[in-house]
Amino acid sequence: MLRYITSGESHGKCLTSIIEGIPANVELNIDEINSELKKRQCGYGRGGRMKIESDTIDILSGVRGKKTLGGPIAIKINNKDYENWTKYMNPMEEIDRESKKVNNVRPGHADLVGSLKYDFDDARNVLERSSARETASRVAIGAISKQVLKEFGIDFASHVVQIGNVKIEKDYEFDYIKENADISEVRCVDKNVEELMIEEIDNTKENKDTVGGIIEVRVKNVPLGLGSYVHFDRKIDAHLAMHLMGTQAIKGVEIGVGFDVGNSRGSEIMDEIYYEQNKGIHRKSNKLGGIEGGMTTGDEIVIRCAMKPIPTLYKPLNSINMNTLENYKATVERSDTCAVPACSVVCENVVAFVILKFFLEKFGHDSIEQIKENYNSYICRLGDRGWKRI
Ligand code: EPS
Repeated sequence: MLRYITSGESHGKCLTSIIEGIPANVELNIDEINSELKKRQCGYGRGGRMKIESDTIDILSGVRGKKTLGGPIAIKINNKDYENWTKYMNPMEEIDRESKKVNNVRPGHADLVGSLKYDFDDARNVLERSSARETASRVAIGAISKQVLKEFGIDFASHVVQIGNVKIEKDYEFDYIKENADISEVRCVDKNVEELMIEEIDNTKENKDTVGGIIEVRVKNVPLGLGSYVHFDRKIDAHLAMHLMGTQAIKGVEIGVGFDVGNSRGSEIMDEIYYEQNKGIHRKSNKLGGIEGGMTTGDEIVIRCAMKPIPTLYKPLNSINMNTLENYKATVERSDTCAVPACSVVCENVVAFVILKFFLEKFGHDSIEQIKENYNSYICRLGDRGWKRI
């Protein structure tokens, strides 16, 4: 089973992770991984921290001469900001516990509940780990996953479809999204809407507030039949939802038309099935987002994620000092006005991990050569039943 674990605090020495289950003999391209990390750091509306960091991956083990060995892969991303935080964050030396102590907990953040649950009088112990800094590791893991899936033509795209009240109204094709999202500061592929999104972020910043948004992730060329209907914990949509909801600040996940299933008739929402000799089994619509009965249909996977506004406001909200229980305004540290564009890169890579997990579950884990044989034989069998890989 493909799995990973991450470790690291936002202002600690570094972020580390171990990913286990990547097959042997996959050639890794470090530049492609670093380019995903760079994309995550960009985006209009981010705060000062991203000017300090320049995230790159250091692969520590599990790879030899650029080729995976089939064992756990350990990776490291340094926190450059640690230099400024050594005297507050050093793991094994005496530290200054007072200067950066957080008493005035932020509503909407993990600060209060985390401190009460773990018995801390300093919410810094919570916020350092709950911080979205950890998503840098998730992006690196997703970028490695993508490199395995690329061998089978499986491709990913993501874009921002809404920031605050500004949203795109048109449906864009995969290739258009792929070509245009990266060149937009807000990862919006509609030029007119892009300007309005930037205005929305500027207005929010002027008001010392923060703003959320909606991200769309698409996956192309996924074979039919990843996941299963036989048990709840084998459904691929269940895992996509879990991994995405487990991403900092994500509050909702929809697949295909999502919540609109609740206001539609069956005749409007199902993707009717056809067969033609040259196309094989196919559908003319994709309202259910490429997943039926917890399994991929072979059509594009379409997922939307809602990100909440960041809870650190320069116009702080009412809260308490959790140690004296007096009313206070919440603590303000550096904050991002909007991190939705960065989160779109994160969600795309989180999805890549889940797709790889189910891909390997179906086709095996050992060597990429064996997986290719299994994959080709499955695609052949599907061909005999009338399903063609497009
Ligand atoms: C974050 C707060 C900010 C963000 C950070 C997530 O960090 P800082 O307090 O150091 O300014 O910039 O995001 C990252 C460091 C990152 O790499 O995305 C938080 O509280 O979640």
